[in-house]
Amino acid sequence: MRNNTSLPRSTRTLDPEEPDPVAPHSNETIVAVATPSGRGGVSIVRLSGPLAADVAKQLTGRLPVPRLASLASFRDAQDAVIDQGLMLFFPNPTSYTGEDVLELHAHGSPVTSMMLVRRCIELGARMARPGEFSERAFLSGQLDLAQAEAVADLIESSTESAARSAISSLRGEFSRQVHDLVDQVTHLRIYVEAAIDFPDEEIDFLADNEVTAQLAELKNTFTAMRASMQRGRLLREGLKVVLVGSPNAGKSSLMNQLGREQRAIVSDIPGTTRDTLEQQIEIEGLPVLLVDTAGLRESDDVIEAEGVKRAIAAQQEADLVLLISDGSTSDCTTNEFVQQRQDQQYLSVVNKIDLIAGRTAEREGDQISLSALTGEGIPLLLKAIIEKAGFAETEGSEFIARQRHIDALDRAQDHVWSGVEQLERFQAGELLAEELKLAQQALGEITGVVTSDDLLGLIFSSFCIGK
Ligand SMILES: Nc1nc2c(ncn2[C@@H]2O[C@H](COP(=O)(O)OP(=O)(O)OP(=O)(O)O)[C@@H](O)[C@H]2O)c(=O)[nH]1
Ligand SMILES: [Mg+2]
Repeated sequence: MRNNTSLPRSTRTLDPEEPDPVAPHSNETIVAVATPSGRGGVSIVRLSGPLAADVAKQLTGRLPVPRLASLASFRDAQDAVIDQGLMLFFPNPTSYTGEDVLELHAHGSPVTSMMLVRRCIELGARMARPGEFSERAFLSGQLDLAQAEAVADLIESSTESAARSAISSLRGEFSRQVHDLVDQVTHLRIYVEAAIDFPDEEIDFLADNEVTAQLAELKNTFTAMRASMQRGRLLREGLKVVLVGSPNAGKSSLMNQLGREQRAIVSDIPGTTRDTLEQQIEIEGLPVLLVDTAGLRESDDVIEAEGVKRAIAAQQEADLVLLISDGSTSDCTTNEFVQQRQDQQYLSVVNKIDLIAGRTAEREGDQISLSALTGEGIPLLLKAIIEKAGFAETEGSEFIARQRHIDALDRAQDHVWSGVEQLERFQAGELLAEELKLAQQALGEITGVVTSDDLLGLIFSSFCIGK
C-alpha cells in the first residue's frame, strides 16, 4: 500500500537542529471572499498584509480599532456606499496569518462582495491564491504544516469523527506526537554520537542495554503512530468499497441493505444493474463510498457489456473489493473477470444463506456468509470492512493524517532500521547516527521543519480561496 513520494528537490533547512529561518513577511496585501460563494446572511471579505489598516481607512474613513467589531459603511472611490457591515482588525502578530488582518462582514450578496474585493484591489491589494492565508500562517510560524493541513481537512471533513480528528490536529495534538517521536530519535542519536566521540574503550552498541532499550521503545512508538496515522488518513480520505459478482448474486440488495435505503433497483432478472451506482455511508465514523456494479458475465447486449466494462474499471479503483456470490447456487464465474491488484483488499461475501437450510451467518477468515435479504450477518461484514481497512481503534487521542505523513513516517522508520542493520553487520555506530539524522529529517517534513517550495505549493494550492 506504500506510495513513497520522492524527496523534495530543494529543502528549506537541511538540519532539523538548525533554528527555523525567520519567515519572510510578504509585502503584498492579499484579499479574498472568505465565505462560500453564493447568497447568504453574511459574506466576509478578508485581507492580510501591510496595507490592511490603510484599506480600512480608505474604505470607511477611519482607522480600525484592534479586535473590536464596529459598524461601518464601506465606500467606493466616488464615496458611494457599497454596503454597510462590521469591520474587524487584527494587528500583527496576533492574527491568523501573523500579519495585519482586516475582515469586512458585509451582507451576503455575491455582487457587493465582489465590489468590495474590487475596491480593495484598487487600494493596492491583490487577489489571494488558494490557501494563501494559511500558507502565510505557516510561513510566519502561527501554524506548523500539519496544523495548516488540518485547517483544510476540517473544512472538508465528511463525518463527525473526521471533524473531531481534524480539530485535534489543528490544536497541535498530531504535531506534539510527531515531536515526541523526533525527540526519541534525537535522544538515541545524541547517545550514540557521544559514545563515538569518546571511544576510550571499544564500544559495543549492541551489548549496550541503553541502546537496545531505546530502540525497542522507538519501535513501539513507530508502530502505534502508524496505526493512528492510518486511521487518520482513512477518516480524511474515506474508503472506496466496490461490490462485484455475477448477475443476480445480490450486489444491489447488499448495497441497499448497507445503505439502509432502496438506492439500487433489485430484480430477479440477471443483468439488472448496468451503470455503476454510488452511495456514501459511514461505518463507525469511517466514511465509506459504496459502489454497486453490473453483474460480471459475457454478454451480446452492448449496454450490458459496457456495464461489465465499467464494473471492472470500478473494481480496479477500489480500496476494498467485495466479491459477492450466490451461496444457494454453484456460482463461481466472478473470478475470471476480477483482476486482483496486489495492494487491494478483498472480502468474499457468500450471499443468500437464508435459502440454505441450516446455514447461519459466519465469518471464516476473509469470507463472510450472510443474507442481504434478511440482514443476517451484516454486522460481521461491517466489522470485517473496518478491519480490512486498517481502521482499528487506536489508544489515546485521534488526529487527522494524510498519505504524505505516512510516507514520511515510513521513510523515517526505514532509516532507523537500516541504521540498526548496519550496526549489526559492521558495528558501525557512525552509520547508525547518520541514519538517525535522516530519520529526523523525514519526520521534520511532517510538521514542516524541513520542506521544499514544491511541497508547499502542492499542499496549499489544494485549499479553497480565502482560507
Ligand atoms: N433469498 C434471498 N434472495 C436474495 C438475497 N439477495 C438478493 N436476493 C434476490 O436475488 C435477486 C437478485 O438480486 P439483486 O440485488 O438485484 O442482484 P444483483 O447482484 O444486483 O444482480 P444484477 O444487478 O443483475 O447483477 C433478487 O430477486 C433479490 O431479491 C438474499 O440474501 N436472499
Ligand atoms: Mg444489481
